[in-house]
Amino acid sequence: MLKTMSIKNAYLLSVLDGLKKKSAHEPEFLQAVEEVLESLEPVVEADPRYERQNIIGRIVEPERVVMFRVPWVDDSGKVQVNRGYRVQFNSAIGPYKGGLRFHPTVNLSVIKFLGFEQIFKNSLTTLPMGGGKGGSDFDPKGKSDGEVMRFCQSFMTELQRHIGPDTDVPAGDIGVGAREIGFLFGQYKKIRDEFTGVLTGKGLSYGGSLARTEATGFGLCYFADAQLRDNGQSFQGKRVVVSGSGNVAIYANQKCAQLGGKVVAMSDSNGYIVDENGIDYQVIKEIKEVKRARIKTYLDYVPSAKYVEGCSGIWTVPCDIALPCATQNEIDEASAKALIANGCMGVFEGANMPSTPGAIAAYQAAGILFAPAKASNAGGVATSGLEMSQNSERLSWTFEEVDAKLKGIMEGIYAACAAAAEKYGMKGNIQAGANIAGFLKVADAMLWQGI
Ligand code: NDP
Ligand code: 2IT
Repeated sequence: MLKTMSIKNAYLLSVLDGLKKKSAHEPEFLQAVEEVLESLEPVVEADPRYERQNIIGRIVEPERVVMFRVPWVDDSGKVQVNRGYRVQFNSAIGPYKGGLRFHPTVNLSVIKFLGFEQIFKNSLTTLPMGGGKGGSDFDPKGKSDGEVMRFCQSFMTELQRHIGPDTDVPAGDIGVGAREIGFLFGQYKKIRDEFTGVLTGKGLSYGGSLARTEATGFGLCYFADAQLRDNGQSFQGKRVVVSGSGNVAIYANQKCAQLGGKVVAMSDSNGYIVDENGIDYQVIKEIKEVKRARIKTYLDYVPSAKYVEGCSGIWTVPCDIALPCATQNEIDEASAKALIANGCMGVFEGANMPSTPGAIAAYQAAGILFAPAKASNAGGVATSGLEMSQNSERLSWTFEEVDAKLKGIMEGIYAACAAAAEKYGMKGNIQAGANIAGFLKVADAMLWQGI
């Protein structure tokens, strides 16, 4: 159930009410929309053009939704069928851009919430990218490389007619990493007979960017560091809990340790590990990227660590800083209160929408620092934007160049969010600032382009 709204503006309420009727069966999407619209109240009241041109009514409706059948043959010769999605949400400031998620929980509501968030996130990066998202309810876990390849080929056989380097540029997300991007790219090239930057997160031997693998986790820590410093704090000496153990979590751990923090707990969907001596990201990298094993096997490397079955208990591990890097709604109100009771002073989101509305209300009531995903995890897509630039000029930049640009972009996003919050009378509210700053650029472009 969604919490009761605090929105009072009649125009915003009418758009939201209409959407709730039309999308009643899409709870994640409605949650993401309501969170943004709440922040936009002062913006809509300050400028009548947004209502006159019905910008809000238009921005909550995807420009296009594609759903398709993905048949593939498993290793036993049986024909399997999954459902594929691509939601092309908004192209006002650039080609649709956003990841592909392969996970059994994927449905239209999940892809629409992710695509909607992506509009504002991509705008915040300052790069010319519109918002989109896609994926499938296919579960790569436990599948052979051959099965994953056949699935990816079938998925791309349909998707290829809807995407292109100037139209829509997908990338990775949960369950889509270097292996999947490679198979998807190979199939696109085969069908279209084009070698282009149609996907990002590519391997370094065929057009990928250095630092894209690390970008979301590194970017999260650059953002958190900027916010901490603005509040007279730093990562130095802090106990940090990172949920998840995938692409975002691994490199958040690495950068956090470089900045002086100690990651004491990490998780996967089965359970979590606690290591008071600090978890070495290289061990997690080996377990997850090389062996594709469960986090429980960390005990084989560090027998003194502790493993607890079930992932949600990770928020009861005392910490100064929480970096949720697994999935949506992983911190509910009770988990947020447990974090706060144990002295947590900041939550910086690596995953998309990891905090429920109740959790966010708890952070606000306690006055702890909070960085919303669409700002703090924008480093991944920002570096995808840099990969697109490199592909266009058919050159590649050094790791140091890309990393320095990423750091500059994340610090710029923090500054833009802080400035927007202050301008609209909500100084220090980075959540509202992110929604407002992200919205203004897209809305302006929509106004210029007509309906
Ligand atoms: P990965 O597939 O690499 O890793 C996902 C991690 O989260 C795994 O540890 C996984 O555990 C865990 N997880 C996934 N779903 C659930 C679930 N339903 N319940 C509990 N744990 C779960 O994905 P990423 O690291 O790429 O993505 C993590 C988050 O970051 C997502 O919210 C994604 O949208 C977001 N993100 C990713 C970006 C990127 O560049 N990759 C950019 C910006 C945001 P298990 O292995 O057991 O499934
Ligand atoms: O949620 C996200 O921003 C991503 N999964 C990355 C998208 C991208 O296009 O790099």
